[in-house]
Amino acid sequence: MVEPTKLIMSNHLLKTAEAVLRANWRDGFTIPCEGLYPFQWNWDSGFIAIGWAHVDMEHAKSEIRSLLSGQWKNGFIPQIVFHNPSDSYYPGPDVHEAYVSPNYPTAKQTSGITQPPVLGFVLEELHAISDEKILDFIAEVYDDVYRYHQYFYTHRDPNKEGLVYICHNWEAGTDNTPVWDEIWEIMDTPDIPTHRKDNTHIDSSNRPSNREYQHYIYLLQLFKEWGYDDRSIAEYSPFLVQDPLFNAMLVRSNESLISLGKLLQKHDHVKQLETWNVLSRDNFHEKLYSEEKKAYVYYDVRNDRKIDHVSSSSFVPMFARIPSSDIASTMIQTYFEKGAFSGKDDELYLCASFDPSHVAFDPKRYWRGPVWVNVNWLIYRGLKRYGINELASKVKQQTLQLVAQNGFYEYFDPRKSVQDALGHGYGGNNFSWSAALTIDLLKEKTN
Ligand code: 9WN
Repeated sequence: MVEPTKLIMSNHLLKTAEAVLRANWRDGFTIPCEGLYPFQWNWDSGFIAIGWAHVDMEHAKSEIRSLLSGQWKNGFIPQIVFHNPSDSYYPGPDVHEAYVSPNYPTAKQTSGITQPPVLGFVLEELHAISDEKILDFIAEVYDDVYRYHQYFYTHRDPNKEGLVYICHNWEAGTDNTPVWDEIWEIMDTPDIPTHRKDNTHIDSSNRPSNREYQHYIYLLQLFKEWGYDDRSIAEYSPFLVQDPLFNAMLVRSNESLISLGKLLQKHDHVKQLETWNVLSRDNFHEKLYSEEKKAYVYYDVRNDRKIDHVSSSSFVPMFARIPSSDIASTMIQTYFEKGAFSGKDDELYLCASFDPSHVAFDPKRYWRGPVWVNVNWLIYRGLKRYGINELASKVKQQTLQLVAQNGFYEYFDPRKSVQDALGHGYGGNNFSWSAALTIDLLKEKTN
């Protein structure tokens, strides 16, 4: 039986989390954060839909339909759908200029880069949360999500390895991870002006540097010159990376589309997805696992080298059941049991976004160290798939503790002593996916 005080606290947390989602709800979709992120973001929407599914299934469906309204003619689903005008965010549609692509959609303005493909497994989550009636909705959107996967395997995997590349750091979702530093170092980025707005909302010590923003904008300029043409990007982009989190999302979403496809009797789709997934699984471990680091790392396709830094993305392949049980347990023994990510005396909250033992670790700066609720959720679910339940519970409890004590912030300091004294997190407050996934963790049927 749950203790009465715990029950009251979790009911309170549930109510405040739902209030965050309701406050961030716009006409048919949810913004990630007032002011800071005023449009619809791709992977945010997936996590947000999971939260909505527990409290208002119609909102969950609408979230996904709204994102799909920005789908391109070739199946690509963009990182941002600019449903409404807003001058509180940079770069907006006029900087992305993605309309130079012949594949640009007619209905909506969007960016021309994407984000981790979470939609497939999100549909399966919705199915698990809801009753049978959700199948009609899944049947309605299934082909669109399938076309997104088809886009990846057709245009983002030139060597037919089953591993797709990302061509921009914003596609990873982990925007300023130190992993990219190695790429920025050898990129010839001119000293271009940027017109950042993020630092007017958030303390600049918690955000990427100006020089990093120049790299981000320079890449967009190159893509515009090439008409956002995939073949040119694959051939010339100075940033071309196989990212472990991104590919794990694709594999996990393939799995979900396969099981949902069976329910919907989509035999041809299922067959194709199975073929893609076998190839992806075969090469994932082979190419992205580092024997030396005992974790999954990044492959810099442009410069033909592994970048073997360990970040929170290194553990996400468990969510797609990529590692064998032995590899998974070695990975967690190395990093989470008195290892770099837990600290020798358990002094760190799980899971820092970048290796705390590395010189580039920065516990306050965005994806260079802070803890993020969505990645914790992916790691939690991954651990459960391996039956590593004690550690899974620890990740879940720490995540709930962070939001309960500090609020639904965008990210948190992994150093327990610092975070506990602070009383608030970093980045935006009332952040939608932090609230949405809190709802999911609290509503989970089994612990
Ligand atoms: C660029 C919306 C997005 C998240 C990303 C996070 C941040 C955007 C930015 O916000 O990135 O996409 O301008 O910083 O890094 O993961 O999807 O919440």
